[in-house]
Amino acid sequence: MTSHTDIRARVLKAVRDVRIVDMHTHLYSKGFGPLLLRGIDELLTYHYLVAETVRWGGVRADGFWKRSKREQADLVWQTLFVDHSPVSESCRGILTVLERFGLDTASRDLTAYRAFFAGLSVEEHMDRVFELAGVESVVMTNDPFDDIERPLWKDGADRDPRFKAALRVDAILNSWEKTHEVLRCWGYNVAEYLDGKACAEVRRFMGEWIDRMGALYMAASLPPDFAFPEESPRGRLIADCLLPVAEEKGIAVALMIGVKRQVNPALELAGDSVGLSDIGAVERLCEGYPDNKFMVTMLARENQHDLCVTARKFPNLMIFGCWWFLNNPSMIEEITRMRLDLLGLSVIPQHSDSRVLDQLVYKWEHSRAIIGEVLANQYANLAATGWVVTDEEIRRDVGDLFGGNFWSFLKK
Ligand code: FIX
Ligand code: ZN
Repeated sequence: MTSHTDIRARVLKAVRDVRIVDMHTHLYSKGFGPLLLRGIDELLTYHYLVAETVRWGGVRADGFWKRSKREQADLVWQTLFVDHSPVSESCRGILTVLERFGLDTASRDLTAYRAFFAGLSVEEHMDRVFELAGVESVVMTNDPFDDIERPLWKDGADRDPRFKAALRVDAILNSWEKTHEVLRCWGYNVAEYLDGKACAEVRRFMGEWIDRMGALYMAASLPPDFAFPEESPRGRLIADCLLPVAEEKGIAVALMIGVKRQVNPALELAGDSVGLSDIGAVERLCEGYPDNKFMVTMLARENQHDLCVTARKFPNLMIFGCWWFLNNPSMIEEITRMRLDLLGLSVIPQHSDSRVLDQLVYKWEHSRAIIGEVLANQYANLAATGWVVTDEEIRRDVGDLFGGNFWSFLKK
């Protein structure tokens, strides 16, 4: 009979070995030039660390942003790694990356780390990161309203096949009062008032960009007061543009709900926060649009149970990831355990949300460790009943969690 220790070791091995599909990142293929962030200075100036640095009060937010990238990185290093011990998840992540690249974290030698990363070509850097992280492919966040990104697509930028596309539609759903003017300048016959003709033009825009990018899904982040249905431009745009286009193209819609943008604007990208959302909006979407596929993550810890229960009710709802402030060991453990208890293996337990290439290494190493333990515990509970699983079955299940469920949901 298989002992609990055996099953744990077998599950952890399968989780360590699995090649991951990272279904939401802010990483870019090599052909995307300045959008691809990599190396130690980018790691140190990740917005998660900026917030932690400014908290200590050595510099005000506006003073932080006035510095050069290198000076910002120096300040983060001094504040979070030298003046205090780097115990937060974002700080620890940097040490995991350095260690995995074979650098000596005990030396605390930022100059040596910089020299190491400066010596890596983009190609070599990418290959090493994908290898170290055990990642097979990543999905980018592709925004046609981004002035750097748009021309790259129009010129047919070279794309590394490991990088898949997702059409981001925040600009349309969340700032229609400004965005309609931009669309108008681009030749779409729209006005702020969304009549039938304007909606048809928005659908045309979305369809063209899905085709241009080969987008796997359309995505938007939404505030805590997100409501649906709603008598508002966003409500109309979702019902009459986003959902019909997604259905026609056979692609999913990813909704990331619960971000309260810019509670402290001085912190810029680091200034967003969290709020409790109404799960009713997700219920009404899933119920009212059974021919649409929804991938949903929510930012508030307090929404996680609602979301699991709702996923039990709707096969067209796939829940994903421990997003942003939830992407740390304590939260991942709690949320993954709850999801497996309530939904079994029909979830996408994690995405990395990496913004810097090297983050793939630590985000996945840390997540694998926690998810692996939670999963091993579930199998140990089965083993205690006498249930026997083969290694092949474990690998099948782990493969589903870390990529298979994503692909099958998209194909549904
Ligand atoms: O909206 C999003 O995709 C968020 O993930 C980001 O905007 C956020 O800044 C982030 O990096 C979270 O991890
Ligand atoms: Zn994101």
